[in-house]
Amino acid sequence: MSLECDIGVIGLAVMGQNLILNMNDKGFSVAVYNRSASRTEQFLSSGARGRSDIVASYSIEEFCSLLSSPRKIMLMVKAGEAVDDFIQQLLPHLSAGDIIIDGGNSFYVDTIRRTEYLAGKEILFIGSGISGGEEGARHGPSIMPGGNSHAWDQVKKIFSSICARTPQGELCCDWVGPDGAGHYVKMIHNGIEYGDMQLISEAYSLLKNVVGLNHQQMGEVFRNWNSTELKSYLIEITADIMNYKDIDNSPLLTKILDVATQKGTGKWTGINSFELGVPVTLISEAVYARAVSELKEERSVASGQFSNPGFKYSEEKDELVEHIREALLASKIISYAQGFMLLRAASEHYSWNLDYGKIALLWREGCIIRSVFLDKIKQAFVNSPDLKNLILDPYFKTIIESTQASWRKVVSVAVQAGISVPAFSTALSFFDGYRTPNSAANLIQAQRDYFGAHTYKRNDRPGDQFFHTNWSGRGGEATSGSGLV
Ligand code: 2AM
Repeated sequence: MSLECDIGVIGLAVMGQNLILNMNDKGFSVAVYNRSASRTEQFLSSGARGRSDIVASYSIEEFCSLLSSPRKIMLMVKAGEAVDDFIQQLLPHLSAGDIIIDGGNSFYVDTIRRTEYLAGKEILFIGSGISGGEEGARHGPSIMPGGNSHAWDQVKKIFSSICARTPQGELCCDWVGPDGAGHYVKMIHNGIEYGDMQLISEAYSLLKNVVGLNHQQMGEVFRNWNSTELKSYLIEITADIMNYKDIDNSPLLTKILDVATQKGTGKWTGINSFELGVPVTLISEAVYARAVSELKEERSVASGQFSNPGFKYSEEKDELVEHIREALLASKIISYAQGFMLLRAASEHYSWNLDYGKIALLWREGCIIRSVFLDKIKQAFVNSPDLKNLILDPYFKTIIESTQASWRKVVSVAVQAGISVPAFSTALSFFDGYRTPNSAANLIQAQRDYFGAHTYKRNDRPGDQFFHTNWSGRGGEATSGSGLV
């Protein structure tokens, strides 16, 4: 068969199928392949039915022969081994300059490795984050490509045709940076998504348990919040969820088991924050909160062992609803500020030269964290590309200043009522830590020097001088070369 298709897609699960249909709607011919032929048959007889320029193939060799040069091959398969397996299967059938795009949720370290490996074989590799779930894939996802920059010109036209757009027509797809940058940015997106979801669920817990609203009332509250600075996809679907009735007309939400599972991208963000030494506390708490939720049986046992504080909120309930909204907004600002701190650290660590305003724009539409809030983040970095921290931008600073009292009130009410709000409270704690010029870390340094001779610096001496004190009179003058603590 002669070379003809504009692009090929391997992997016909839900994301793959929807992306193919999206590409085809935009006029691109697509060769398709799946490990198990039954899925290919199913696609041909359902979604792809009647679309003559979606061309099925049943071997990798046949698949590669269907593609125009340079070949553009998108892998939409399970992250991990399947990606490496397909790369090995493809290699014998490819020519120098062909392009492999991994559109799955791969770990960015794997993407760094694959980009380098394939460059050695003159194959261009793109690791692309794609967000938006099934609907996004079908009608316009947020696309975060990174990898071998020589490949970008070749795939730009296709990617720009299928991606989401802002109301102003800006594309939610742009080149992110070298090697693993695209998948890294997708990982941070997912981490922020964990944080947003946890924050909303904490607000739900307070509205339900302290304010005492029913699900219909909470639906109304979330709908109202969706016309404020909090306007976002996740708030919108939360309002829908509150109002969704089971067959017996009760809210379906009340029947869903309170055990939140995870696939790992939030965890990767948390681990990476430790590795790079960046305090991404809110996303990490969101991951831990899911871990606590998984302790369902232990929680049930413990609930019978300890008393509740028996707290009753005595002030105006409507005002508390607004305080909760403000606390959610302030905490969300902290979460994004931490996410962008991590992006900055990674950009420096890996020499990716990330453009933070552009990244905010990529997330503006198409993906799960899409929101009007991201416009403000983009603007903050456009106004000041070297902005050290989002909370120092005038727009966000003003919000934090004006919501601070509500935020403190909500966290203290939650503490008094015995309601777990790890994301709200870590956000506030981080904020207080970040705005503290003289912290208590001097004591930690003194303790480290006391028991391990780890040395310390003094605030009344030059910063390059280290001191050791024989605190107890029993230690020697020698200092530790390898601080273990
Ligand atoms: P399948 O339909 O043959 O299972 C999402 O799981 C997609 O990744 C599916 O297209 C699936 O193919 C594919 N996939 C998962 N694991 C794979 C593997 N180890 N090798 C090849 N394809 C795999």
